[in-house]
Amino acid sequence: MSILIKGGTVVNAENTARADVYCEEGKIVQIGENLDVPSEAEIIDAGGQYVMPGGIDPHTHMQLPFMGTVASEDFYTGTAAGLAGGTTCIIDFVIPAPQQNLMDAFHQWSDWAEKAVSDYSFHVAVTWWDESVHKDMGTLVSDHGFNSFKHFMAYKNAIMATDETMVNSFSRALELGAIPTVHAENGELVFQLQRKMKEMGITGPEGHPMSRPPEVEGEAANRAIRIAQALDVPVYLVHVSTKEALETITRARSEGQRVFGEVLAGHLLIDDSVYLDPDWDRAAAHVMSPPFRPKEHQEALWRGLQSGNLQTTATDHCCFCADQKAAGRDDFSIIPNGTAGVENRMEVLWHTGVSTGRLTMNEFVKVTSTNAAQIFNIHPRKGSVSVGADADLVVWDPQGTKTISAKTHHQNIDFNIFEGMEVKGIPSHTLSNGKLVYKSGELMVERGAGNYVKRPPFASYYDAVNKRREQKKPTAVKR
Ligand code: DUC
Ligand code: ZN
Ligand code: ZN
Repeated sequence: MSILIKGGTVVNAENTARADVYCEEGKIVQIGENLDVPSEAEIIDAGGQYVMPGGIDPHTHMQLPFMGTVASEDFYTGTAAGLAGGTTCIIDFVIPAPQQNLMDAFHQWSDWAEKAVSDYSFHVAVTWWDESVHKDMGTLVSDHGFNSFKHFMAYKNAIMATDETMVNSFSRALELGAIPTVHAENGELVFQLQRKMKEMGITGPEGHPMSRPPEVEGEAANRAIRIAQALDVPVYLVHVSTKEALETITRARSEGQRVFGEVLAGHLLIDDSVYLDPDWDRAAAHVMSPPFRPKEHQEALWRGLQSGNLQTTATDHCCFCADQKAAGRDDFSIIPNGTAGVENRMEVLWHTGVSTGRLTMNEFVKVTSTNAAQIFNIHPRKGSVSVGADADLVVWDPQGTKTISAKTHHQNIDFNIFEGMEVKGIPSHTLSNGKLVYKSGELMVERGAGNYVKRPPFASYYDAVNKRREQKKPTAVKR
């Protein structure tokens, strides 16, 4: 199959240029003007539109078994929804239960993901520690294309990683050339604050943000960063939602530490007033962790994105419908945590980022695609409109408009946190591996067409760090 995208303007992270893009056999093979292409090539008219790398959402949870239920969006529906919004690759999370073997969990998630319609990759969570975890981390990196491991600092008595687990896992990641990532919330504080709220008679969704105040995130972010600093390993903080966490990232980066931060579209746009909604279902639909924050945090997060101290945008897409959320009707602490967004991330960020002048188009490409590809080592295969790259592309219509609604979205959830938002700037066409999979509202996806994307370890950087550490090895004082 061959496709010529004609008449558009190519927008990459580093430049913008008028050019046609010709794709064949899943790859971009020519970029330029007056291209010599076979007469049978399908033509997409991109006049007046932008041709950009498809979005990469580095943080999703399709069909995650979590808090006594299973996320309603699976790898088929979730990747299809992503394509409808211009996102052509997700990085999802394999999350072993405590004591579950990492390889077993990886195989389980791989089976589930076979039905994906776009490309996907995985981080693996390290939720406990023993020699088998040490060994399996090695196998995952050497044989299965992993270069990142996740650590939940929250969810005590479930998947929370202790400091001991984190130190062991971060050290192992350094040996392997992989990057540790963290969900930064102090799980002990959350646990005790939840108890306190309930003792005070607070059982509704408003108790959720009250038991997870910004300091809970600030403390954990700082701890994770300092652990990484002590071990000399890079670290990536997922869903940074507070100015406290951003400040600690900014300080570490200004000191030369290799720290990355991700922000969710939801945290940029939605504030904590949603938890005061008198309608229990609507308030509960917003229960996710970390929670939505007071407005001043949103302004700080935008500044973080603009200054480059936050590099990626994601969604933490994790869908639970009203009947699932209802499990926590009498106790906010058991409302399944999660909200959707994989379909809407690109359009809401364009509308509130590019259209407002907060981001240039090139910065938009960086924070929705290229930076994630670089940080997780799949660039320029992904995150780039360049010859030889995967033909994962979005044709972006800056004049196109739509009103976001759960009634019309493709996501398998009965609620949309951006409900009613009118956006200007939407995808008109999405290509996945050189195939046209979305056109003006219509999806043309094939179950199982998505490929598992292997991500190589960061060999040379880590070799240098390990060598430097060897040279600086402390010696005992001879007495
Ligand atoms: N937060 C959520 O809201 N859902 C899934 C996991 C997480 O950390
Ligand atoms: Zn998380
Ligand atoms: Zn998550």
